Amino acid sequence: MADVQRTLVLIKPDAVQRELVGKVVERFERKGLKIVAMKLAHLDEVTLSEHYGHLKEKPFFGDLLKFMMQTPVVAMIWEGIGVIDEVRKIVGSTNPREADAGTIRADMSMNVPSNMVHASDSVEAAQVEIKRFFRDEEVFTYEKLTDRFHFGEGI
Ligand code: DAT
Ligand code: MG
Repeated sequence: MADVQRTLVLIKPDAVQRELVGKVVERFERKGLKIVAMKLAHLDEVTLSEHYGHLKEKPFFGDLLKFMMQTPVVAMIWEGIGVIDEVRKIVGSTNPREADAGTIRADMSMNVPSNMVHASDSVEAAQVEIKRFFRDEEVFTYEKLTDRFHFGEGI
């Protein structure tokens, strides 16, 4: 089969507060990606310090952690062919005012860190992040009637 991958997505507190959870999920569903895990999680400082470890020297690091702890986030795993890059395309670039029109960040947000969504940015990051947020038994493998359109030969 083609290059089927899994990626970790978090719907951040700004989107939860602004009642946009459904809109975000809809974008990925409409694309033809498969949801294989989903839950609410109230993140703590230890998890976030790991998750955003690449930013720990930045002046905004403390504010970023506070922001991410304001409400629970919606943690999800999406599956599909080349899904890591596909999801990053749908999410758009980090600064919502520089993101391409049509992306989630461009269409529904204006600022960092309130840019609605986190998505893994590489195969290695996806593996680590999936393990960080989900136990094996929380992740599902199942067939959908639409799999032949999205995972097969496309006919
Ligand atoms: P991305 O979320 O696009 O992968 P990143 O990993 O560089 O971007 O940064 C993680 C998050 O940190 C980002 O979604 C929002 C926040 N952030 C990044 N740069 C920022 C800045 N200059 N000021 C405030 N928050 C920032
Ligand atoms: Mg990142």
